Amino acid sequence: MNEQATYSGLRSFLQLPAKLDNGGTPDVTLVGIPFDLGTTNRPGCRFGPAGIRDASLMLIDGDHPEMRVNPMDGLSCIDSGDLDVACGYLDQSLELIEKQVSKIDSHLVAMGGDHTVTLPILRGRAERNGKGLSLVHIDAHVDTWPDTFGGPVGHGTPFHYAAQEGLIDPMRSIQIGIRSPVDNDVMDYTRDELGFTVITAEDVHTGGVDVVVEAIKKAVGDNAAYLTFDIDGIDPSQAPGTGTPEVGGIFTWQALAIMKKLGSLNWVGMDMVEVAPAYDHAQITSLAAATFIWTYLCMLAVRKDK
Ligand SMILES: [Mn+2]
Repeated sequence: MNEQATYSGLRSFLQLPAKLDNGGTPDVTLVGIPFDLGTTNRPGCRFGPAGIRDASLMLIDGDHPEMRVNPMDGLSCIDSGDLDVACGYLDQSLELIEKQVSKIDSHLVAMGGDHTVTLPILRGRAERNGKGLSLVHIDAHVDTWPDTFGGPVGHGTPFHYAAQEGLIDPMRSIQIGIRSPVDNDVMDYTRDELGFTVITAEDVHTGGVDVVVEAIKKAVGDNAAYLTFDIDGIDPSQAPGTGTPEVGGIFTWQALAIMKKLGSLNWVGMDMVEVAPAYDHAQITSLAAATFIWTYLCMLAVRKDK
């Protein structure tokens, strides 16, 4: 039992410490990345880490009801705070993020920040995690707009660059929840040229959770897998606090049901991006994001248990 009330105290994720008491290397390091210079529509997800940390306090005092673990029992976890960014400077911020994540010597879970941040994360972690990762990508958007179609690096382009740089292997990657307006040539490029498996939000609703889980396992196999979770993959009725909402999305229960069946994948990291608390209502978006991270950590805790 916590002596401190769950809703009080310093706002780290799950009230985790910034360092382990014994000074050792934790199993998992959480960081915030307060960066939203890559947004194309409504900004504000620089406040995502703060919103997620605040909402995470709901999840402190219990185990996952089915996995029967909680992250703090199964793993040594820290929340080491926010990374430095170069406020107002996009390119320099990406370089700073890459440099800082490259120095973290444990499994990394990042709280964004807009989706641009996944690119420097993948770059900075390539030495540790390898290249050619399987991306498990929950999002309303494909985020593979190539530079040749106009525009600089931003939150719509990270997986174009990640694919070009060999950081991910699109042939062994999968996108879930896709539904935004998108140029036909970008959609063709994503699916036919790069080779992503693309599951629309409607596919999730009509096909059901188990069909999606099988598709993810088939695409990824035993390759090292990275989960990048854009909160706008969730329907705006359940996650309104984001910069580029798209109607017709997947529901929080579906995302949770899918995630908890993916414990057997060879996970090497996760990020949770695009939470913009200023557009949220009653903290539901931040709570959803915190719960997805908590569920991911529970999966890791189960794996360590075995
Ligand atoms: Mn998105």
